[in-house]
Amino acid sequence: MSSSTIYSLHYFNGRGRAEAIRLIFVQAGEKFEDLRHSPDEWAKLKSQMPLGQLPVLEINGEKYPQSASLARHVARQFKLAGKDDLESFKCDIVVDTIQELNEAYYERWFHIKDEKRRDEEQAKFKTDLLPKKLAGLETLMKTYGNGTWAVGSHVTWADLLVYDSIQNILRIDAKVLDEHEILKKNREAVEKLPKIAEYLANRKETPF
Ligand SMILES: N[C@@H](CCC(=O)N[C@@H](CS)C(=O)NCC(=O)O)C(=O)O
Repeated sequence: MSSSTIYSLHYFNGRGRAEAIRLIFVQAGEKFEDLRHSPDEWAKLKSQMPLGQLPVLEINGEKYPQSASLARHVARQFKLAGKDDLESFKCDIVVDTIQELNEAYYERWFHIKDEKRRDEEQAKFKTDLLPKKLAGLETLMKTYGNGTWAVGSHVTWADLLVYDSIQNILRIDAKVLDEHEILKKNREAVEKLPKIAEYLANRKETPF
């Protein structure tokens, strides 16, 4: 897409499934309209969205859904998807792995209504799923990355997506990265990227 492409990102006032997309725009230094709809606005807008859900990215007025596809698309447009097809493939593998953790987190923290079952599932998440997924992620990063970046020797959208996902996990357990040197180093490297550092310094805290 040309530099005259107009991007508007529709989401709610939270990080949720939109933040990784925002981080990609920020790191790329590309402009986008960051639309954060209130519940009242959403009630009116829902029927106008392709799948009745957010995030939706409007590209030159055309609306596109599905957060991971959106993140992948903008990452490719802005050259943040690895230096070649193989690196792009490795980014997808890292992203799919962290997405499994994200979906499990959303389910257990936002969707299970029964309190007893929710508590049990959250406890199992912390003791079983989380350590397995973090270990898996480190294995991938060790194989595909350079000890700092997840894939290759430069920042990619995989780093940004992992960064945002780990933010949720740190709210559950602030010490979760103590045993995960690679993930910790990767997180610190993302936070030091000048454009990301500036964005994070000015970002308003939201509960999710
Ligand atoms: N697979 C979709 C899921 C989108 C989704 O679940 N969106 C939620 C917010 S995180 C939503 O729009 N909820 C409001 C609604 O369904 O009315 C994606 O990743 O974009």
